[in-house]
Amino acid sequence: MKTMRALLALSALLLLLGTLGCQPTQTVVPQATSPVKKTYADVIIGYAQLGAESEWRAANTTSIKETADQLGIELHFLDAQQNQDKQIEAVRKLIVQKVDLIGISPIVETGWSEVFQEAKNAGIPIILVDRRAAVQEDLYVSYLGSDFLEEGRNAARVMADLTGGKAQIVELVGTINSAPANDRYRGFREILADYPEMEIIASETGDFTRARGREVMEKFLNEHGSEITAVYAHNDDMALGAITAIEEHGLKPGVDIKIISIDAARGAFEAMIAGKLNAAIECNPLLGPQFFELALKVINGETVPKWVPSEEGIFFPFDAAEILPTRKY
Ligand code: GYE
Repeated sequence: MKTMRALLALSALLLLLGTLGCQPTQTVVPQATSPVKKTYADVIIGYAQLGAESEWRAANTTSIKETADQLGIELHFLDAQQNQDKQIEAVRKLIVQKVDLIGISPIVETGWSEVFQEAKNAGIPIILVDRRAAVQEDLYVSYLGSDFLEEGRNAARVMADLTGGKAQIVELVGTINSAPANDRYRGFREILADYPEMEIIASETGDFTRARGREVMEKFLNEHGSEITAVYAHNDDMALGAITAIEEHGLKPGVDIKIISIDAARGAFEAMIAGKLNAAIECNPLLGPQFFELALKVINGETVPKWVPSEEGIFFPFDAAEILPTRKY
């Protein structure tokens, strides 16, 4: 009853104030304010690159640095020189530097949980660029890069076409325990399972470098000689090293021994034009623009997909000369 009377009194008062042209003071309800969106000029991005092992990596690094420059982003770029401990240290340095976000191409898949957790505790999001890491999903916001498994499958499909489903293959594997080496290895075998006359007679790591590719191919040739009819190289650089080894052995690369590699950088196109490489499966290193776009979205609290795949094709010698001038890496 009392409340009823109080309410009536209140409405009478409000009516009176209204007629007098006064407004009662409004209660301020805290609004969910939308924070001002950051622009490229406001952010500091850290990047922990794994090294400089290949033509692919050189193009990748250039893409990251040039894009940052063009967008006016402050980029803290660290190169781990092919060493996981150094790459972990690089992430720690970037945490101390309080960057807004860290991009990293993890050299190998395992061993990242601890340092990624440290970044998370410091409130710094991580984007995996190019290579995945085997960590819990909440330790990174997104993976931007290729489908390495599909690249391996495509390499096997093309190899089957080239050899009529009959081959004695030697395989030059990428860096042991790296995501691209693991998946290119598996994807290739998945398809090979359907071809009983295609056999992998030797498989060893060439660490994604030209020098190691050449050395390992020399060893394969000394051990297996003319038994070898095909080479599957997990990247162009190792294939180019293998081409030198095959020539030194007095054989014709691309003819006596069919060769397929992954990356499709300019060196692979030149080798295809020279008739020494039979196919190149594309893996795109120009990830700079997509990376920074994704990074800014993350910093501004937008939801991003857990995997942003890059678009890729397959190239052959017949139109390599026509395509080469259009290649950006
Ligand atoms: O294929 C190889 C490089 O991680 C996709 O690393 C990358 C691979 C690329 O060394 O050339």
